[in-house]
Amino acid sequence: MSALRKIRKILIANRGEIAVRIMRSCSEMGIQTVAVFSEPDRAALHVRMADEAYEIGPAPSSESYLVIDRIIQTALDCGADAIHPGYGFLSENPAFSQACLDSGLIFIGPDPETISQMGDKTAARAMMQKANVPMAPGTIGPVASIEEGLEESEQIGYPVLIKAAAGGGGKGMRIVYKKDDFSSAFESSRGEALSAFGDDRVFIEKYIVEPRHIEFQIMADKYGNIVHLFERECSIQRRHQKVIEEAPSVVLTEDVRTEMGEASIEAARSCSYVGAGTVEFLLDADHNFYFMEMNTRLQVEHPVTEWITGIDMVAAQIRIAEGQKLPWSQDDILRNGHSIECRVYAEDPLTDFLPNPGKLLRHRAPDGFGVRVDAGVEEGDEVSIHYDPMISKLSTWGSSRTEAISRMIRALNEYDIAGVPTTISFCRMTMEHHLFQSGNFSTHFVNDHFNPDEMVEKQFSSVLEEALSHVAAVMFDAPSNGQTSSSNNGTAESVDSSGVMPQAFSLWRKNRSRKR
Ligand code: MV4
Repeated sequence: MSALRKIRKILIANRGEIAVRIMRSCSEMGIQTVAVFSEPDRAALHVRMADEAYEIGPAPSSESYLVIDRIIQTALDCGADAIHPGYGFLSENPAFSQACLDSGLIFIGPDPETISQMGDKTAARAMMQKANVPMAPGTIGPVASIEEGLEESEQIGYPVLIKAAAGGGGKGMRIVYKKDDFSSAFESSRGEALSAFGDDRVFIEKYIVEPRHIEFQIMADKYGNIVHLFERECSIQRRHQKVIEEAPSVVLTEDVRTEMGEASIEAARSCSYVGAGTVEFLLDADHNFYFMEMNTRLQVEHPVTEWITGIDMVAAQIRIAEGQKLPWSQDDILRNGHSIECRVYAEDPLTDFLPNPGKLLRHRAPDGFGVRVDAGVEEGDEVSIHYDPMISKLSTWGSSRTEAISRMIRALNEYDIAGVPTTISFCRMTMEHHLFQSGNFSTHFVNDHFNPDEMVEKQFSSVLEEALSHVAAVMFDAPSNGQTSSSNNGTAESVDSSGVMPQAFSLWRKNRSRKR
């Protein structure tokens, strides 16, 4: 058993909001923080916030945030004890976890073996079968030929889903409704898997129709103690990108919740899990649940779990990595109220969510009771074209789901961003949708119920609002860092001093939500 090893300095091998999130916990714990950054990130928020910061390469992440040797060397040179990988980048790369081990650094996450096993979806299925975790009927190992695949699919019963062993995120996935379509789907799935992952192994599962995506948060220490922190409902996605998450899920009965929680703990036990992890399930209309995959990292949507449990998950990760025992047993983990998270991206819902990075001319985030904003950028910053276009995560807490939704609508209305198009109007439309409010939705929600034309019609004011906000930003307010575009020099003074326009604008803002 590993002994206790105090962590005094952590290098955060990430950028944006998650790097900031990690540094906040470090600061509260008296731990020194080290940022790494690419050339264009030189003045980024995560760099400004860190105690020390080091450049690790040019813009492309393949030459900076993904370069294992350079990050490890930086950590060794500055005397860091540990590395936190955040999410994305190197967070689920077994070679990175191994490189930390090899150089005597603490990797804040699981062992390389665990990451490898869960990264290979067929290996994961084999382990879950052994641990009696429910799975969709299907093959355990990869399927080598069309003949074998046809035979298996007949056994499973159509529709079936062909999935890449090295996959996740839907790459290489093909639904097959009847046997005549199998061979071409099999070939194209294998081709896509090979080009995406350099690994053409695929396996077959029964296709679960209109499932809900429900995932359980688990925490495990180095001594075999494992608890779950309840579930998150993540069914509101588009193209395998989560947009809105909440906790708890409206559909779980207490019995199913208990069963899924226990299955998640067994899933974690089967791969000797250490740290924070997520066990993803599909839930069908009859409340049957099926293991989908396990994520071996801190997830984007962890704030909703923090809201309902009161647990600082990053602090917990750090304590676990130091070798401390979990301070709770399962009965100590209580749920309180309801939380929702909206991801705010610099993407335009009206042009099929085209990423639209640029300068944040205005960023006025909502606040007040029950509102949290995790942003990786501030007003005047650039939403970089080189990385994920997420601006922030807006999360709310309410004593009930209804309260969390009203608070989210209020917060979305308060949120004032100019300079880039955002997904705020899309989030508002979802919050106001009767199916979302009733809790009756599946992973098909965005596909089936989001229509940009309808949004323009019904939510016209939100489109207008963003346009006006942009105009207002340019006319009335110089961004707080003092940078102004040349065209508004001189204008801001005269309009502001008259006072008429800003007041009219704020009145319009206040009233606009009543028109809907
Ligand atoms: C499934 C499924 C239905 N049946 N597996 C999507 C990404 C990858 N992680 C697995 N995915 C799915 N696996 C079976 N047996 C439907 C999906 C799926 C999905 C799952 C969760 C959230 C959104 C989704 C959107 C499309 C398909």
